[in-house]
Amino acid sequence: MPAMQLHWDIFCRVVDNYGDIGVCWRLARQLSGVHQRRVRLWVDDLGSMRQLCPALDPQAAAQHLDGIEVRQWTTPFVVDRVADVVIEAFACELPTSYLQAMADLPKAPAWINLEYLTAEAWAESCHGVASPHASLPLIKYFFFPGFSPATGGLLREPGLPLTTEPATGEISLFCYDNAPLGPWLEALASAPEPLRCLVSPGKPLTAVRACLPGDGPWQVGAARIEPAPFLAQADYDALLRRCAINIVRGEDSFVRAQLAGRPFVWHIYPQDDDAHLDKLTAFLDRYTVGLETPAATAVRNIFLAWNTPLPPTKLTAAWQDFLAHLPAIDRHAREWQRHCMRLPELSASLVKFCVDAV
Ligand code: TRH
Repeated sequence: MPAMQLHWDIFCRVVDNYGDIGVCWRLARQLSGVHQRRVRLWVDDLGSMRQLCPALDPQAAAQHLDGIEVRQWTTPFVVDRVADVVIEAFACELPTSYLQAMADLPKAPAWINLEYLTAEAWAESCHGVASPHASLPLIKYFFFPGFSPATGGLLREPGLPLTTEPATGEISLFCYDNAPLGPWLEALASAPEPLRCLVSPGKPLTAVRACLPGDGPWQVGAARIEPAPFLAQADYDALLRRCAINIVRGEDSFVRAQLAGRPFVWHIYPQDDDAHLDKLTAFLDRYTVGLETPAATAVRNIFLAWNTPLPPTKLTAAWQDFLAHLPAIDRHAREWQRHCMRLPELSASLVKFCVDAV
């Protein structure tokens, strides 16, 4: 029985947006709260982290939050100690001094590159692959989250409830600023019943403001469009669980919408060469299994309408079709939630993988 790998260092660079730190913060809390690991989270931009973790002091070089030691990642980087497991989140590149210190140890730590989530099949064959360092006696392992047992699975806190409650008449909106909001807001205006759309600050609100006059709130037909605050991560998760439909983006809110067991639309993070469209299609291919054809087509069409340049009328029609099939899509969202709950849990997969890796 190998000794427990007690000390974990997670390195996170905030490239843009909140997904990188959102995932790292969640992972750190799982490792500490569920697996009793001692975690240090090194972050280069505490200001961004503070958005989803309001208790954080963005000026502090070191602080303890929820059992995690949050450290400012500064350059040059002075190494005080090397952990048993080192997580390089999203290929953020470890400080050279830290890498050298890892190599100087008699027994190298487990070194993991935590990758972005994709439903594409190649992630399964790349999951767990070893990559020896070019000049140092170190091996890095690629670790992929994913939607099948052949991947690391999804980050999931214990005790997440299965959705049984009816949703509220609300839609949450967390998208990028290139979202096709003009035609979508028009489609919302013709909603048959009153509804409330909660718009997150930043890019979503910028996109709404480009279509509607003033600063809001706005009433368009039966829809009330309201600017909402940026919530602490747990509160945002709760919002997703109560809304009838969630518009989500990136990686972490996309996963949370699925764990919330509610219908959702994914505004995917755009990549060069339209690589994101393969990612989108791969997800749709998995997600729509078991959904009857007309509802599956409605889901596919609304996802594509949000992520490809289409004539406005197509988006309006796709939204109306999505709403027309909402009861079936809602049932399916709960089935999919159960499926997600059965997938490997990422922090547990990681703990096991690291023991086997060294
Ligand atoms: O912010 P994002 O667009 O992050 C993206 C993606 O991760 C993308 O894959 C990556 O390449 C790019 O960043 C650099 O979307 P995401 O992943 O949903 O992250 C948002 C985080 O913010 C998530 O953890 C949920 C959290 N959040 C809150 O805590 N409160 C809120 O009110 C909102 C709207 C979000």
